[in-house]
Amino acid sequence: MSRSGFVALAGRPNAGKSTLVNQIVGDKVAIVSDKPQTTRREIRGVATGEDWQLVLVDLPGVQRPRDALTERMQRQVERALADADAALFVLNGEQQIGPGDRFIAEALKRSGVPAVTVLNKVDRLDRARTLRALSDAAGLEVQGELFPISARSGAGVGPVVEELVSLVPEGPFMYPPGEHSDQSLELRLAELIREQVLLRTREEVPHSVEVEIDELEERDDGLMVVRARVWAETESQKGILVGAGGRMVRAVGTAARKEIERLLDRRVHLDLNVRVRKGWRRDEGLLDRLGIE
Ligand SMILES: Nc1nc2c(ncn2[C@@H]2O[C@H](COP(=O)(O)OP(=O)(O)OP(=O)(O)O)[C@@H](O)[C@H]2O)c(=O)[nH]1
Ligand SMILES: [Mg+2]
Repeated sequence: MSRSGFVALAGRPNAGKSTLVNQIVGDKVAIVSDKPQTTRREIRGVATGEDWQLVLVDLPGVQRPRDALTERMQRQVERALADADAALFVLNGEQQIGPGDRFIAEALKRSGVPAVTVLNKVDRLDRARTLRALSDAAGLEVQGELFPISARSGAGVGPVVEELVSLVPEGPFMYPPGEHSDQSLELRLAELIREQVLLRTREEVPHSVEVEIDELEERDDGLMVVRARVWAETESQKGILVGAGGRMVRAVGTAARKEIERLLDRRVHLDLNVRVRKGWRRDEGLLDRLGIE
């Protein structure tokens, strides 16, 4: 009999949840950046072994609610925990434990869901700091085992997967073994474009950008034409995103096109259109349309 189940990831923004999902799945299903709140919607990454399957539910990082977008992201985490067979709590080893971690620890204890805690980014810590951080993590008193790992290099991740497999129930696979993600093609492409924006912008700009695919057109000669809208909140952000003489939008477009070509394994023409929509982060209608529940 195989074992299979849903594992909800929880952790502060930037802890490395999406990096860990990609590492366990062995494919890039979630975008990653050094900016907090990179992940905005729930993404499922599917990892399948010989007799087990883990459906990893990657979630936005938890912090104090500030606006409609953040509030929606927070509710998503609580819902995902309620639906999960197990939880994977990711701590950022480079940072002290803070209110966000304690908030999650309490939510985990309340939920009663079996949990595994990982102290991530230990590749950045010396032995003494790792031991101190592990002892602080144990102090959160979350149920279940605690492992030091590096999601980036994969060090220590094997035992975490084994432990998670032991926590999910016996049952059949939920996805075909070759499937790695539940996202629509449009969403994956929009995310690859947003990732390139995140890598190139700073301060409030990364948080103010959303990407929407307008059109996917498959030409007879095999070329895929992708038209996308890049939403900013203000004219000045639009100015930054377009860049002097269009330099920024061209750089984003070139890099994103390469990523999309790799994903689709074909030639791509990418057309980016930067637009302003004031206060889209508070616009519940647009959040619905973008699939941010
Ligand atoms: N050195 C090191 N960096 C890591 C590791 N894991 C993740 N990172 C980096 O940490 C940053 C955040 O990683 P993400 O995977 O996007 O973090 P996240 O928890 O999904 O963040 P949100 O989606 O914003 O909640 C990126 O720059 C990663 O490259 C690790 O094990 N070691
Ligand atoms: Mg993420």
